[in-house]
Amino acid sequence: MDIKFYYTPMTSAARVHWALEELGIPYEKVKLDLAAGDQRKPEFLALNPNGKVPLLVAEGRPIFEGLAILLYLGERFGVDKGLFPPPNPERAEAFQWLAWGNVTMGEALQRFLRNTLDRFPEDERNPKAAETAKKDIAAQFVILNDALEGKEYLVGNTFTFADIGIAAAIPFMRRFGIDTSAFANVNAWVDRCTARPAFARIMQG
Ligand SMILES: N[C@@H](CCC(=O)N[C@@H](CS)C(=O)NCC(=O)O)C(=O)O
Repeated sequence: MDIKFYYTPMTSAARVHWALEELGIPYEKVKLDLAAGDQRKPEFLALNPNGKVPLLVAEGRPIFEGLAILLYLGERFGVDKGLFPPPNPERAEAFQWLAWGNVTMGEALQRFLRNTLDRFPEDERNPKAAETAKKDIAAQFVILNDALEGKEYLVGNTFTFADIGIAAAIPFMRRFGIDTSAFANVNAWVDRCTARPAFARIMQG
């Protein structure tokens, strides 16, 4: 089966990249230079009208949104490899954490970045809104930290795409100034997940 993965290193495409490497299935990588505007070229917009990475083309179909791609890859290839739960309540738990990472934590993170990154005009950045977003992120880390108490991984105590979906973002969050030092369970779990050879491979670009 032909799988084409459109990505840019060090972006939200990392979780899909990590998932593909864990699966060990053949795929072709297409690297986009966001700074050069590759994502706005007509041939890319024809596949993803949002003009964003990640994008996967699999089984003849383009799929955009990292969450949708992870769910597709998990159901299609991950169950056999023990990386995604079969359709039982554990799968619902995996959906829950992936949705939480994208929607609840993701919203607070987007708000933080929108109000801090210097790629946005200064008069459109609000330091108070950034502070509130930081507090909201910390409140979400409490939830994640509590969920990891006494556990090695989020779902079924085995490494799954639920871990990838959330852990992939944390090194980037730290780089942008989010302090996770108060969350020992989270830090130990991120270390455990990112020690995997597949993560080292995606960090090569
Ligand atoms: N909700 C989307 C967000 C994707 C996204 O924001 N991608 C960024 C990189 S982190 C991007 O491609 N930005 C290029 C642009 O907006 O021009 C997803 O999860 O797939």
